[in-house]
Amino acid sequence: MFKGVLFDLDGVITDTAEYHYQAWKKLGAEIGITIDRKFNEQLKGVSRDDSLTRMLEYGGKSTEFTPQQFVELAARKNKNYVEMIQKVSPNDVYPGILELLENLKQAGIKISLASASKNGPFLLKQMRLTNYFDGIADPAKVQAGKPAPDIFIEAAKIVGLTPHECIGIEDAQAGITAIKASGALPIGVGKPEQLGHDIALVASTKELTLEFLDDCWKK
Ligand code: B16
Ligand code: MG
Repeated sequence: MFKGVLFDLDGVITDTAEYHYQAWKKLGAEIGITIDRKFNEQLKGVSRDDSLTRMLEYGGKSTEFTPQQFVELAARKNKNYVEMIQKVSPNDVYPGILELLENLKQAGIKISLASASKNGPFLLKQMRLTNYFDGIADPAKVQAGKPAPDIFIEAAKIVGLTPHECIGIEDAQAGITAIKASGALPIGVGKPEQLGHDIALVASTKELTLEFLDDCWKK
């Protein structure tokens, strides 16, 4: 049996992925870059600064801003995003997630957060989920963001495990790559066209039961 589950947050525990998209779209509109959902797939799971770099490249504006302006743009996006997530509540937890957390706890399996988001602790608090987590990896402390494996390695380490003893759950391409590189077993929430045909996938978090996770582990 696996000993830990390393959870992504945005797009796995709740639908904040949509708020990130809206906040980037708003910033883009202010600086003359139009983004769509297809491009947004490339931002999922990617850190705030790396997302801004990708968006500026996409809009052909990589050289238009000074380092200080870059910092200001990232802060502006985060301000928009933080305003949007004030209303996040326990009602926003994706279906099946609370039951899964409860069953994992009862089974003595460690639960750790491997989110790239610096707003992760605030969101867990808003959804009243903080107490389920044995550890929350700090994305500011890891060297490289997803698709690098660092945040998943750290999330396992802070609960006393190695990634090889854990399942990682992700909704983003960058995150699945990171889980694979860490040595944990990936489970994707989403479509094979986005996440690949070579891993276990669920279309909805409802399917993320303890039994399902155990089956994936045994395969
Ligand atoms: P923040 P995850 C990621 O969270 C998001 O998917 C990504 O869109 C966002 O840019 C990143 O967190 C950083 O978030 O700006 O709040 O620090 O999917 O890894 O839980
Ligand atoms: Mg995500």
